[in-house]
Amino acid sequence: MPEPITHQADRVLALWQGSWIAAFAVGFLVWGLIIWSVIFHRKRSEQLPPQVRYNLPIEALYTVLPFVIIAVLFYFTARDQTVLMDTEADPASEDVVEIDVLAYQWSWQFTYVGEENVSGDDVAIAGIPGEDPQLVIPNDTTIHFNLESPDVIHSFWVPAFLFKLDVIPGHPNEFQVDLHEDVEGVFEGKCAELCGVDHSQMLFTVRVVDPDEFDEWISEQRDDPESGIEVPAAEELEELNGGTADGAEDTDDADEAAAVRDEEQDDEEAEAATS
Ligand SMILES: [Cu+2]
Repeated sequence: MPEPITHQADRVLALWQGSWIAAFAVGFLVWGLIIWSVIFHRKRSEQLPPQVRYNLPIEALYTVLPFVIIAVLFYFTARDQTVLMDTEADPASEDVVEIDVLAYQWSWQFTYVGEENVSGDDVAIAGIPGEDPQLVIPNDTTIHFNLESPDVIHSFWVPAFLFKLDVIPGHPNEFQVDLHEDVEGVFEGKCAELCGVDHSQMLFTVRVVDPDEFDEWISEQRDDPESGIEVPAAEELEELNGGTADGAEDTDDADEAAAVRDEEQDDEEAEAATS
């Protein structure tokens, strides 16, 4: 597991480790009982050992125990999920950095909501396949992410968050993270949902800086009239992707349709000839 860089990630790690400890405890108990019965209850004679079917207490135990295990796992999962999906901090507040994440085939755009530059656009960073965008965020701060996709389902994943969330067209998702105060550096991010030909190119990086450095960076961006970049137009992306976008598919479809038409015509001709 990567080193967690958010308070939410600490919780995920604790849940993960706790689940393994519980699983090993159950595992050791079961393995122990198996080994014990193998060693100490070997076949002693030709006589059938005592049969225990319809033993109500034991059968009740077999039924109840798995439910107890599931209930415990469910309780901790539900408890942590509630906290992880909690978006209580007001995104519009001064202390929260609100970022619109737009996932598209096959890169990302990050828009800093409310950080208007001199041209009147919100500061944004967009990538193209092969040219990964870099998201800059301050440590010791709450970050609110709004996830949207114009095309297919993607998944926003920063491994160091120990968390990923689907980006679904027509269904905006959101989540918040609270970054540790001592964390700094560049972390990788990726799309975690197979989303087409260049899915593997759908990478980005996250640079975590201290809040002062972030303020400096964002004010530089606000002074830059070009910092409000939009997602490259569809044709542009298609060109960058070497014509693998919609256009190419259309030709395939057209060829297929023509082939079907030819076949139908042949059948008709054959029919006409036999009658
Ligand atoms: Cu994707």
